[in-house]
Amino acid sequence: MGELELVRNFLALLFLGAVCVYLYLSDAIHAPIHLTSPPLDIPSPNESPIESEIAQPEPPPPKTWTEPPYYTPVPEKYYGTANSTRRASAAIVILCRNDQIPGVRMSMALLEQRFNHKYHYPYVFLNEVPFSEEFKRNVSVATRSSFEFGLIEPDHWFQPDWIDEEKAAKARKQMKSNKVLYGDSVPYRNMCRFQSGFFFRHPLLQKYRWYWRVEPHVQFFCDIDFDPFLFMEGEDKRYAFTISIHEYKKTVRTLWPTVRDFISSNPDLIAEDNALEMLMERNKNSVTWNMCHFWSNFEIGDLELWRSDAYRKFFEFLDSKGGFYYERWGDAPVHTLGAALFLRKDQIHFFNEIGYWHVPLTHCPTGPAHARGNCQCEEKDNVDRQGGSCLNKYDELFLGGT
Ligand SMILES: Nc1nc2c(ncn2[C@@H]2O[C@H](COP(=O)(O)OP(=O)(O)OP(=O)(O)O)[C@@H](O)[C@H]2O)c(=O)[nH]1
Ligand SMILES: [Mg+2]
Repeated sequence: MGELELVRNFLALLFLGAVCVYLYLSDAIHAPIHLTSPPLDIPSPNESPIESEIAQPEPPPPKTWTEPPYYTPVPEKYYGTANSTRRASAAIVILCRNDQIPGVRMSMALLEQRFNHKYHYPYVFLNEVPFSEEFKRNVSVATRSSFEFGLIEPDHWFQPDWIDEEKAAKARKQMKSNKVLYGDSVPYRNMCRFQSGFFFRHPLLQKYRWYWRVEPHVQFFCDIDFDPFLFMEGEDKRYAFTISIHEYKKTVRTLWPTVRDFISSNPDLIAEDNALEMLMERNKNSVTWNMCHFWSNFEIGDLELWRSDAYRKFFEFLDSKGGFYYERWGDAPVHTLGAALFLRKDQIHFFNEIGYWHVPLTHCPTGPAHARGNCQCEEKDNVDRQGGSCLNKYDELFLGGT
């Protein structure tokens, strides 16, 4: 190595050393400054920051769908958990009367046989009068799971005093003469209002996150060897149905205009990428509701959806209009509209795997799910693709590209 080269190398090393010292010092100097003296524009804990000044994270773009999510069967990881200790915070909820023992026994027998004898989810029975000893005795021998009997508080059940009874009675008479199912029944209206706005507030349900609504006199046709609650939790689903059909127009004449009013006064509460399109009928100059709704006699859902401020505000708005009594608004359309407004469309799930019957309609699983579930139903009885069903409208939500 020549003398000149030695000098050049020495200078290069000197330069590198200087850079390292500079980097080290700048780190050492700057770090404590950040720790001890925050920039002036960070608000102190007592000041509430102005919302527009806080950088909001960009919401993720809506997922692109090429097919409805239920085309993908329930993943294997949700099968076979019965022997493990993994359970969701969930209950099977049955609202019923004391005189419905045979129907309750029938529903429970099938649910136990097909699902719950392996999973032991607890039951919660609800009633506006105390359950009789006979009722309790009968259902207690129908399951080895735990169960509780709950009394509904009168304010959550009976027709409120502020309802104009004369107007309500006139509506009932009119519906009776129009042969509307349960058109003249006050208890049925109490039930619809309770299921719409109050069941999730019952003290016995406060300890749970998830519920499976079961009615007396329904059937389950297939083995359910997966845990639907864990599936919902794990896959970010919040409301699930097996049958969706059209509502009787005569029971909900002003429901859609009322919902439209709610939407225009509360645009900020409506979910991005929601499922409203499934419920809409686009005419030349207007958009109306096509009467589609999820049939709420079967529901598996997230109680937090109904407990949310948005849904409570929605229910209170509807309730204030008196339509549960001046018309006969059902809990099925109310839940459907609530789920469609406040959830992302893919958080609403269709359980193809769960074979189900409530008079007079059947959902019988299609495809490989039928054999896998050892289903005792025939695909020809399946309502999914028949005229009254809205499943095609649900599918369309996911076939448009987003
Ligand atoms: N405690 C109580 N439960 C009721 C009353 N009326 C209905 N229910 C329950 O509310 C749910 C819905 O009532 P259903 O009579 O099944 O109404 P529906 O499903 O629209 O009609 P059908 O089943 O076709 O009669 C069921 O779980 C009933 O057991 C009532 O007056 N008191
Ligand atoms: Mg029923």
